[in-house]
Amino acid sequence: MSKQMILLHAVPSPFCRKIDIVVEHHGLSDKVYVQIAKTHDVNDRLEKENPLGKIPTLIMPNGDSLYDSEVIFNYLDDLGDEAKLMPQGNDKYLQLTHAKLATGITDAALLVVYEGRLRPADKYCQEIVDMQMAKVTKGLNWFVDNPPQLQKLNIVNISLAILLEYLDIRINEDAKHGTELGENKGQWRSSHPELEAWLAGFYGLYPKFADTRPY
Ligand SMILES: N[C@@H](CCC(=O)N[C@@H](CS)C(=O)NCC(=O)O)C(=O)O
Repeated sequence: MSKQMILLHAVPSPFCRKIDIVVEHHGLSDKVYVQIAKTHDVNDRLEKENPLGKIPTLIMPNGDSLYDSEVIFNYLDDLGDEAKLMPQGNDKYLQLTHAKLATGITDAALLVVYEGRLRPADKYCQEIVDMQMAKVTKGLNWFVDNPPQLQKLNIVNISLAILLEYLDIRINEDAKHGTELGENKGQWRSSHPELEAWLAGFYGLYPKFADTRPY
């Protein structure tokens, strides 16, 4: 079968990992050609396909582009024949909001990473980091009180699991220098042990999660 869609992607993006999971779940890899994109490169195809210059971006068979990760996830989930990963019930908008919360925390963590990576050291702004880290902490606190159910794989539990493992590699004791690939475990494990237990439960539900680990 020829590939019908092009996914602009890069490792280890937590947002792209979400798409890897929906592709794997529905067995769509034959239809999706993965093209590595370079963010912050004005000459990259990504800039033409998505004015925001963000990955993931999916180019559909008709040439139109979809972004962001939740829109792409929804589209691919609609195409797939396996059990749906998008919420279906009466509370679907609430479930989507919870998925969005996990993604929003990931956005906040990414801004902390960019502050360390892209801002010249003498202009590093601790206030911005503190503001974003407060969102990370408040969001994680919320999930401690409202842990996503683990009966069935869905976009909410997937988004939270991805966030937690992203925090493992990027936010550690010294947020100013978000770790690059490495063994360092994020401080969320000690500050939010309930979520560490929840993540173990998620692995029980979806053992293949380990195979989607981009780091
Ligand atoms: N909310 C977006 C976030 C995507 C995002 O921020 N991706 C990062 C890579 S992990 C990116 O492309 N950054 C480039 C930029 O912000 O210019 C989504 O869910 O797709």
